[in-house]
Amino acid sequence: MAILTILEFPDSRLRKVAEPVTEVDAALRNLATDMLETMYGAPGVGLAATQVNVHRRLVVIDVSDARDQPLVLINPEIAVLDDTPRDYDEGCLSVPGFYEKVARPERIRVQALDLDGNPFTLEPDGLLSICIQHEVDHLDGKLFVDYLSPLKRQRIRQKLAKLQRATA
Ligand code: GNR
Ligand code: NI
Repeated sequence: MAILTILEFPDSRLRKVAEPVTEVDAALRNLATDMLETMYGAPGVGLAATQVNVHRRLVVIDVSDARDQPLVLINPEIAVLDDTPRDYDEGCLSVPGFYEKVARPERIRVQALDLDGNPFTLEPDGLLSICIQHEVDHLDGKLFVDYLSPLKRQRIRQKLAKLQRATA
């Protein structure tokens, strides 16, 4: 097991579009294990492979209070069931320390493969729904700050640059 380095905004590697996983093999299972350890250690409720500079369509999530319900989604596909937007205060391990309201549909259906390569379907709501959409955005090179005004995004970029200089 290993803790992986998480890329931070505005790193251009966060903008890459991840490729579909073609084989659910031991290497992918090891990566998922390392991503879970990295997510729990951060701590965060989700992590996309893009954030650890692996450009494959893999995400890990755990929204449980006890942190004992890991969920792995390979090649996740989202269908919106009801596009009524709902505001949620979002944060991101790649934009550490900043939380802003983002409007997303809450009712979605998600199809993905599990770590055995078997397909499954979820109809999540609440934080799990928001988190899955946030993670699939990462796989498409998108960040929650993209939904904010250019002014807010610029302010976050400047404050993060300052923090990154202080810790460099
Ligand atoms: O830890 C995280 N918390 C969170 C809170 C609200 C909406 C989305 C998230 S995901 C985030 C972890 C992360 O950056 N995943 O990509
Ligand atoms: Ni994120």
